[in-house]
Amino acid sequence: MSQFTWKDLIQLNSNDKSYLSPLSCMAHVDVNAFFAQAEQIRCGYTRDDPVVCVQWNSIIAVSYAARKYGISRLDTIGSAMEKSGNKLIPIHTAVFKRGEDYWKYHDGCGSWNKDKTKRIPANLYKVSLDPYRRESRKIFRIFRKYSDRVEKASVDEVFLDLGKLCFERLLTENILSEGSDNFKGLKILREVFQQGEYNLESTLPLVPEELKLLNFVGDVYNPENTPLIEDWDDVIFAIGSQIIGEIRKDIEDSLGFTTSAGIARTKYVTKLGSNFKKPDAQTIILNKFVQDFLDGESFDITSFWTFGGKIGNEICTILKTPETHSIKFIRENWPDGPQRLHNYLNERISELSNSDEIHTLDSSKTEALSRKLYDISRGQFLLPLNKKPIVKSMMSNKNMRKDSCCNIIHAISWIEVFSGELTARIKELEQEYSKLIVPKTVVLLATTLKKKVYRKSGHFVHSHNGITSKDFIQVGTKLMQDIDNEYCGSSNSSFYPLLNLSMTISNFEIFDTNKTIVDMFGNHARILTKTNNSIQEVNEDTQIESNVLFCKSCNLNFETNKGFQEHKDFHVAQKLSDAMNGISENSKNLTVGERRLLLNKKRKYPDRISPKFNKKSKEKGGSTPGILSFFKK
Ligand code: DCP
Ligand code: CA
Repeated sequence: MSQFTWKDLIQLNSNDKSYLSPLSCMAHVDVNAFFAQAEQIRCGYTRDDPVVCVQWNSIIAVSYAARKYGISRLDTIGSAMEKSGNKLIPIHTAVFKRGEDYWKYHDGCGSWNKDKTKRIPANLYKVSLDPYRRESRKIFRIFRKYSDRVEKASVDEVFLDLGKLCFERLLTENILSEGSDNFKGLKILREVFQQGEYNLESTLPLVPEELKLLNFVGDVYNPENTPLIEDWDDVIFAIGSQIIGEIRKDIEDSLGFTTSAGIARTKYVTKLGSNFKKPDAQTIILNKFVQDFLDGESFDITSFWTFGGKIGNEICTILKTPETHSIKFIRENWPDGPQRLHNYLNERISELSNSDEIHTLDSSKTEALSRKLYDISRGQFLLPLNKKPIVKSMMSNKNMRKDSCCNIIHAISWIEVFSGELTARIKELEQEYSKLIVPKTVVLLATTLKKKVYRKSGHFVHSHNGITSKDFIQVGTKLMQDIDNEYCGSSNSSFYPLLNLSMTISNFEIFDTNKTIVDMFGNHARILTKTNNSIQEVNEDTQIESNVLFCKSCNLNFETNKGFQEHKDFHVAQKLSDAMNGISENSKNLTVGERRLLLNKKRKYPDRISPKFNKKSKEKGGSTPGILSFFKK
């Protein structure tokens, strides 16, 4: 008799409950040596070429061909080149250059070159991971072609809940070789299902002989060499392995990437499974072998992804687990439900309350933890797919080195980089959701060498068809000017060089692309007109009067919001130009207050911003007409 009921089978077809069925089937798929493979494919190398992906001096991904030289992420590129007898093929990530809002590859260049002209100095460039995100999206789209029950777990990993797909195949599709679907057992099962002649609580029939011959795609973990298909969970797993095999083949055929997969009843075990054989493999862990798998393959409680850090070590200390086989230890010591484990955790936590070994765990967490440990040690901790996370903010940032950011010109050049990066990421998100996305808040953080953090935030005002990099540059520049004006006075000569600069956007407004852009932004312009608010943030000389777009300092009216915005951009640029090149009596863009403040020679402020700064920037060849002309475009 089968140990499963009709209810278990039917539950597989439920979007939100399939993971709870004893017949549930999940998968985890992970791209092998992802960044290295992406570079290998982009540059036309083969899988046997020992490609490594490099960021400055570090290796961030090692192809399997390169792993043969004993190279890992811990090696610097210098030591790895030596280890391999210079056989490695290092490829540096794409980079933004300070002052440019787009990334580029500089193939052949990197720190491993003896020729200094072929290096990529980290003080002038910022790494872009955009190419990998693009590949990641393409891969993800292939998964979505097969199923919407897929969770993107990281840039190169997904979980799939295969319940529905397996259910459909079992009950409606041609799963056996030509003609054999006519075999009696499967046919009867399908008829019973189609006629609805089943009782949910009654057990399923025995697995018919023809289904015992189903092929698994990949390697079934089977230490004892037992027959594979005995009950319906094995049948479902065989179908699941075929589906994952097809998807992985599709990814490889269309994009070139190899992947590794794990197929099992729970997410935790699938993840151990995908890591079990790499590259280009899939491992199936049948329910009947799950404990053998956990015990026999030297996994420990810390092997599970949520127990990898401090918390895992604290659990081992609290439970006094042996050095190895901690999973088996937990299972065997607490055999009859999580209650005793819960009590023991509480006792030990109070015993250890004065020790400095326990930081993360306290008695408020032990109930949930005892259930989780009890189930995990049996390979039966059930988790659904996570919902798609809502992106709440995005940050672009640069850790500065040496002379990366010694003055406001450098800072603004980095803001151009951040703006390019953030714009691309907003566009990605827009494509993903088929919506227009406009961030309303921009925050600039500047960290000095003494780790003091300076922050300015502003509202984002848009006036045209979605976001451009220029919009970000404009707001970011204004915020940087404010920070510079406020904090880089003579009293704070240690403001530059900066240690870090970052720009974060948040508070996203989402517009439906079904509406016309004129509808959307026209409305928005009217709202601004009414409330007369955030535009003033950009330039206090400009204001909106009774539905009129008016620049006070120039005494000019504008008919369109676009024209008005461009005019304001020009003022900002002029201010910036003044700030960089030094202001003079001829500077047109000063308010009365600023003129009084900045042109009074007795004050220190103009001295700092004007002659000294000007001299420095000229020495370095940095001048601002470029920026001004950028805004004049
Ligand atoms: N990554 C990184 N720095 C890290 C870890 C990862 O930049 N410390 C990037 C590069 C990896 C990618 O994330 O290619 C995916 O990380 P994985 O941990 O999945 O590692 P790989 O895909 O490189 O290798 P594997 O085949 O072992 O999964
Ligand atoms: Ca990977």
